[in-house]
Amino acid sequence: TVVAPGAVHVPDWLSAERQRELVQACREWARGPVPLRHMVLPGGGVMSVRSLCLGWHWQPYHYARTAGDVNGARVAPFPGWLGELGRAAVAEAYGDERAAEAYAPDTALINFYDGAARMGMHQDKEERSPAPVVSLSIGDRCVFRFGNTGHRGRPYTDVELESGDLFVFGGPSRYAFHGVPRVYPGTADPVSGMRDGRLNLTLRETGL
Ligand code: MD5
Ligand code: FE
Repeated sequence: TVVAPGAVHVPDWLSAERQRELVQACREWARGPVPLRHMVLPGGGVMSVRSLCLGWHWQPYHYARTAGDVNGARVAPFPGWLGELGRAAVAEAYGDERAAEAYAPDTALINFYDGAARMGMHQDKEERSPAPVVSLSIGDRCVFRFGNTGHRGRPYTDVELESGDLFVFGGPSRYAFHGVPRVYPGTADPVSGMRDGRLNLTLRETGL
């Protein structure tokens, strides 16, 4: 489903086996070298989601190779197989083999939402590459709110994301405001390997 130009939602794209592999990989990455943590905003606010990075460490609002806000460790590398998955995702969403081949994500930002976690409306603009962001959802269902590029207010398009869904944000949608106003606890399909909560993996090109 094309939600806006360049913003494509593909429900139920990840197989149950793929979802379990990703959940298992996230459990291993969360053991280190940098643990899952609540990010702290420059104004002192603490985000309700817990996050983990591969390849590059993002902290509000810049990328570095080391987790200066956690333990100073160098983040785990971005694995080649996740890049392959990203290229398959772009091919699926856009039906464009050239765009898919050219896609070379070098970082993953992984967010874990418990039933109370939310993400306010924001833009992702620390990346220096115009390449799309690939978003993979696993576990509990949520409301994803897609907004506008020029301002954070209405009108919004609310989309429910479920376990296994793919969303690709590129072209004119790459810098749109977006957020996650609500997660529905206890709605995860157990075949996903998530007992509770929602996992979202985003693959990105930093351009760094
Ligand atoms: C999430 N994560 O569900 C979302 C999925 C984040 C974040 O927002 O920054 O970690 S990624 C949604 C996204 C990324 C880039 C652009 C747009 C949406 N967009 O233009 O709508 O945890
Ligand atoms: Fe975002």
